[in-house]
Amino acid sequence: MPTYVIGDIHGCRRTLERLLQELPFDPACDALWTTGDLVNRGNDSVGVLRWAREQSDQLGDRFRTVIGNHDVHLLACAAGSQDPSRRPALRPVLDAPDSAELIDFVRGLPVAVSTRAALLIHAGLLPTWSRATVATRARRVEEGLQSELWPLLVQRGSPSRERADVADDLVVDLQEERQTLAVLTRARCLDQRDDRLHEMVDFSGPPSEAPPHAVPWFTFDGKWRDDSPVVFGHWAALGLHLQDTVMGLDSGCSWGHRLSAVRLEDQRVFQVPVVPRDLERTA
Ligand SMILES: [Mn+2]
Repeated sequence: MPTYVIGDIHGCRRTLERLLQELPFDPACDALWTTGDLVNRGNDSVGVLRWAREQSDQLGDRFRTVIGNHDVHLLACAAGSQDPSRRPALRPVLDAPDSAELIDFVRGLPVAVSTRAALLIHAGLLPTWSRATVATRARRVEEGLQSELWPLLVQRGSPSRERADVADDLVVDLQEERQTLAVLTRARCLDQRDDRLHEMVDFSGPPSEAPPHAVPWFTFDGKWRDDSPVVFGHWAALGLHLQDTVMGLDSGCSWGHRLSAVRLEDQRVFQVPVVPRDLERTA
């Protein structure tokens, strides 16, 4: 079954439509994946989320997308732990008539998808994680997002004291889920110094400019290595990065560059330049 994987769409609905026209994708039998970050930056996050819901309804398991850090921002805004005025491109999702359905849809998305063809994630992995570890950890996050504790899971930093209505031990219990979510949705470089081994480094530039102690997560000899590739997005400054074992697909659509897709079976690449209107601010 041919599988087409689209990189980070970021609310660029017109660009997405243009890319879909380029893909020899057969909705009757092919699979369509995206690397997450459906929302923010571009001006039609609502349109992209509605499109994803529709694909999910029509294609079932042949459509897959994972939660990215901007999708987490959206959930945090919906939960009231982030100020949506700082992320104006997310506001229309919160104000949409079908906002509740769209937020529920995002909460119900996986954070990792493992098939015979590939492991799909948004950002990165720790070298100590095997594929089985990733699956177990991802499942716990997904269960957490479906539970009433989901607002704590999507909150950045330490859960705030305002949530003292939730018992401390529950907060502590979420530490592993919060770490899993952070790595899967935000990792780019990991520290290689012995005393800080594998800590995430806050760096989003190109790998050639990374601090000397920081290396891309996929350069470690990770336990996650397997016959099938890990497919991810998130790192626009890395650009399209195709190897046999790892495929990075964020080619900077939301930075005014291109939206890319790859067909997993033969690594054929499909690309379109961003449609400028997608990045125009709307009133
Ligand atoms: Mn991202």
